[in-house]
Amino acid sequence: MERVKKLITVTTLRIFPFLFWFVTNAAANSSSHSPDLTNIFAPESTPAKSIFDFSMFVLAITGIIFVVVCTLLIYAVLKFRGKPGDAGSEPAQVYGSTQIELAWTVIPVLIVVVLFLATARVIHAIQDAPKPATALEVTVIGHQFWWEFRYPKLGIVTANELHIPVSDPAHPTPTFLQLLSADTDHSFWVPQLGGKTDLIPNRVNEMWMDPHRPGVFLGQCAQYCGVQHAKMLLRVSVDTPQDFQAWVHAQQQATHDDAAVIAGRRVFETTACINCHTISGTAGNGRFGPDLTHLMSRQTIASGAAENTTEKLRLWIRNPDAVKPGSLMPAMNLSDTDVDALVSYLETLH
Ligand code: HEC
Ligand SMILES: [Cu+2]
Repeated sequence: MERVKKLITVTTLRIFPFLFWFVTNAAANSSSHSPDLTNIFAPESTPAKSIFDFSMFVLAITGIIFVVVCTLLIYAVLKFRGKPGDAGSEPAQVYGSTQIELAWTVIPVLIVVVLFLATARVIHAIQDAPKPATALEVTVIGHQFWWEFRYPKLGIVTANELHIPVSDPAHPTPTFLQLLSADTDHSFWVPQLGGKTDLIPNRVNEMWMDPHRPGVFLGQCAQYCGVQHAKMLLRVSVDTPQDFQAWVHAQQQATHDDAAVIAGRRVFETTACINCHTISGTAGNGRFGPDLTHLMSRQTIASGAAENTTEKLRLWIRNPDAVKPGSLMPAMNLSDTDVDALVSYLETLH
């Protein structure tokens, strides 16, 4: 009896705080539109919603099974527990019952068939969804440890922060992603917008999403891809049609030369930066690192590892490992004057 009591207390103490956290977190999250937290219980796009509804359906079925089994178990334990005077006697021996055996074969088979059909339906609805002519196409390339986004029809290349238009169900403008990898396996996962899809070298995977409201949605590389996998964050900005057009327009602008920061541009063009980075209109056309042409249009640097501020940029260029240990950008040992000049130049890249 003591042991049972202890077991119950410990279980309650362990599980209750978790349940509490879980419920309050889910509630707080679904009501606020803060981009600080993501939430698998608040889908905002059709594929994410289908997956969520399906998970709830599976949870309901398995929940019922759990309750039925537990009830029978508790009933059996209590009803048939050892009583004084039982010692030495044998319980009734039952050999086979066609009825019971049929029941425990047919019912599970039916449950499995239902789950199988429901799964197949959701997979089909998501994977075979037709691509409307109004769809936006984006190519996503996973790199250790950052994301490259290319908009082939719009001539835009950017990194880490994906901009897509909101999709009004009356006039859908979904975004179809082609997922590629430059090195190893990664996985694109923005829980509120869609399921995880892997980015695999030498293979093209596809997914789509049609966010129903504007906002910023956070995600994460969901496949271990190396030391900085945990700092390979994703930021999807879902814009109103006007905001999206304005963003596209700004991204399509050429950089204009600013005489005041020519020294910084010279440092960029005469050091190894150009081997890894592109800035349109300069000698830099490297593709190993993010395209910096419109660096200042991004809120974060290094795939969400730091905010895009003057101090962080300076720190990043001086010593990338201070922001993201193990990142594939080397510290270049530039002088303070060069770093300052570079940062001033980079800050003109709007
Ligand atoms: C060997 C290749 C390489 C060289 C050389 C290099 N970088 Fe990088 N750079 C990278 C990689 C890779 C990243 C992405 C790191 C990450 O997020 O994990 C990066 C990221 C950046 C970023 C952040 C961009 C963003 O949007 O997140 C800036 C800014 C940057 N580099 C500037 C420079 C400057 C300036 C130089 C020259 C002093 C330079 N880099 C030299 C590879 C390089
Ligand atoms: Cu990754």
